[in-house]
Amino acid sequence: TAIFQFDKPTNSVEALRRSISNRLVYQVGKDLHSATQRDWLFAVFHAVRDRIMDGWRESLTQAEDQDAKRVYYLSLEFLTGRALTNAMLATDIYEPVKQACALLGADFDALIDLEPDAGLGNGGLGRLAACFLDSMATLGLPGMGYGIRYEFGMFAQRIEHGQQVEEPDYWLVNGYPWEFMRPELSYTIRYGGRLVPQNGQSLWLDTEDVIATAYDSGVPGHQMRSVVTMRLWSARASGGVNLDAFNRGDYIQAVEAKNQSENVSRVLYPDDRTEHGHELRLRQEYFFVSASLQDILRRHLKNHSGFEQLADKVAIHLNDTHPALAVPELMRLLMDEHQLDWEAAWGLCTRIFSYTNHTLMEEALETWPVELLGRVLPRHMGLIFDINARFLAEVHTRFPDDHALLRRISLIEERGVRRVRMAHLSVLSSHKVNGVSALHSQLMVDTIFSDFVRMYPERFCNKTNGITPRRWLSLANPSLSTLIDSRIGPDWRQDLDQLAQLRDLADEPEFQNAFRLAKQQNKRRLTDLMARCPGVIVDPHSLFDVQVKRMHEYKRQLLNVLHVITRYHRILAQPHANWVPRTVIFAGKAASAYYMAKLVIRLINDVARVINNDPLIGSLLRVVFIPNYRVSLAEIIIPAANLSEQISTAGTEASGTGNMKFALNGALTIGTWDGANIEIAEKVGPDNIFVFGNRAEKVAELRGYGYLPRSYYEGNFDLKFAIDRLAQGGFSPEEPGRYRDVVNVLLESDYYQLLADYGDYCACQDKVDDLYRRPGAWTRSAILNVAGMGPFSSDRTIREYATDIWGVAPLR
Ligand code: DL6
Repeated sequence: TAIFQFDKPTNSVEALRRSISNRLVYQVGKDLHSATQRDWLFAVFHAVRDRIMDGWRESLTQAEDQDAKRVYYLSLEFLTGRALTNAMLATDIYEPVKQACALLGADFDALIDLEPDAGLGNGGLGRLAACFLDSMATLGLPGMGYGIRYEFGMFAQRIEHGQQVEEPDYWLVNGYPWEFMRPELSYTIRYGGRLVPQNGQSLWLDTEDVIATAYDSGVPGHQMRSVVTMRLWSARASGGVNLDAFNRGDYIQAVEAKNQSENVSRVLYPDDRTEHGHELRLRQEYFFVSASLQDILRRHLKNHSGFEQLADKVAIHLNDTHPALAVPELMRLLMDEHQLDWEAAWGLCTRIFSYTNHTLMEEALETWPVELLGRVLPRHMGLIFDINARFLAEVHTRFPDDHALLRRISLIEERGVRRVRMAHLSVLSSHKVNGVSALHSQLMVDTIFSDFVRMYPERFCNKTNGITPRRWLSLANPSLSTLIDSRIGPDWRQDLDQLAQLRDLADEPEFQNAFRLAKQQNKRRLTDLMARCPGVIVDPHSLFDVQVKRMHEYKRQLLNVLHVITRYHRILAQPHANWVPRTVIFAGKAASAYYMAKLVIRLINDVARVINNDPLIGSLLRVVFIPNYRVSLAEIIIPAANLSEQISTAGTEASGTGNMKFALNGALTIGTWDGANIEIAEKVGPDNIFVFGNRAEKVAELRGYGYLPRSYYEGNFDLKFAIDRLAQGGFSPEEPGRYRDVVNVLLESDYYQLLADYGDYCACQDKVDDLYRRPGAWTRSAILNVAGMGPFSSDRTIREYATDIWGVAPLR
């Protein structure tokens, strides 16, 4: 080792200037004269990455030396966004790098804006996983994230003639300097084939194989407390090209099989709810859990001679049911490859796995046809049947007379096409099962898992979601962060409860002015960005009313639109009344096959076109749809918001995390009694949030005895007027019937009960205006929102997971 010496990088401006220059010349292969903006980005990237390497190695060595229990977070999605600025803040080199770039004549702001988002997720679930890795690193927990290195992330969205157009997001096209390929960490993943019984065991033969290769990225914690590894698997063909075909001169056929097997990590499914039944998706799920489990067992066996201690050293978390095949895969590995018996293998599984449920919606609960699973993974299908048989025997022993229970609780849905219920498999195999907000966790045990609660009541718990304050305040909102630092110091970044000290400043005029100024700076930043959309001129002094999230009927963007239409007509009727000028901002992607969600995007754009071009309205009301919502865009939009729209039907949004990001950045929430909104209301105080609409019990009750949307339509003049305008083509004169389906859904079924909440929502919006007319009172409430957000740090959430679920402790 004496000969192995290397220069640890230091963080002075001068050292950084040299590192960046070196990297530009020796890694990127350019110089001062030939460097493009992207070359500079890559040179900076490498220089910054160098500065997390020592900490990263140290984290790995410590975990190893201490033989620490580790948690492995299995997630089909990690929506990390950009890495560079986050890493510069974590290592405290943001300013020195900026200065070094200035010395070199590189345009720092432009180059950091060139970094593509790692859009390896759809929305809430994937972004939560990214926040969790950040918190694990900040808390110094020995953990790791495992997922898929999709070549194509979430599609890019363009708006053409008001409609969403999807474009592939080939984010790796120029290479990704943050990651390390680890070809030595490659595992064979098997599909198909046949089973041959032998000596009481199952041989799995003639499989179709794919190789999974690891790509590692470091997730640095705040002030480099530790660095967590995110290991993403990429698929490679096992056999190279087909030589027969190649020799015949058929080059295309020669590489076709190779392409086929590499498809498994090609693309993220752009729908977070209804992707069941696609064989490729099933293959993806198995691909990443098999590679991860092989990797976990390899690591364990490096330091232990067997599996006696496996459950004391390993916790595996299933982020929703997408990784649930990890259960039969661990059984298979332990039994078929390491000769454990059933009891030992199953005993380990039920101590190792834990599972988070992220949705109660029927259509989102994953099931796989028995036929498909049996064909793609015959061994696993057999294991699931065995697990089920033993489970049903146990149920029968405990509840011998309840035959309906057996049918309901079985891992196999027997009605119609037989399907495997992945949520049931996950609950059965996990020692803890959690929901993601108090309401959601309660509904979870009352509804979808009530039968399992009878069997295993001690398993169920709640872990309310959280967000990382590093990205969602420190990075996204430098104006407000600097102000907070000046009054309470910088430590809130790792101890968000410190924000409570801001309560004492809420009435102080000087602080209020500075707080307003910070918000105004953020609104200007967003206004400049919106000005790049053709024809959008926004008054930065108007109230910024923002709804950004996936487009989905349950999230009720359409309710927001109905209010906008009503407001428009009210302004037209009384143009000289004391209106609060508003800019209503939307952003979000619709799953490509989701007709209604896409129609709502079109409607928003049509409504925007009509209102924004109406000379009678001027700047009293503007509507903007900002295309291509993603993490880096959220970092600009959220800090600029005055009002945060969190208006899902009560009982449908499991938690929400956007709601937390907005409140942390000083927006007031207008929201329903849903998900974490309820807990936010408790923490910021009922006077500092606008809550409206029916509660979850009422929603269920209405659904139960026959909900009649037409009665609301007939009974509310404004509502009727708004819907009639839609129906008459008031916003699509060139095609009056364009929104017929929207109107029909509202009047004939209205499953998400928009009409039931419309009246209360509009009344609540009037209260928003009243408060906004009083800047002192508004600012006070906004400050109290920020001050109340301590409990919504993902550090708090992860601490709870670590102690109550995983049993892991920070590295010493
Ligand atoms: O728990 C993270 C996030 C919640 O905040 C959202 O409320 C919830 O809708 C989302 N769930 C999904 C569903 N995916 N699946 N399956 O993304 O999880």
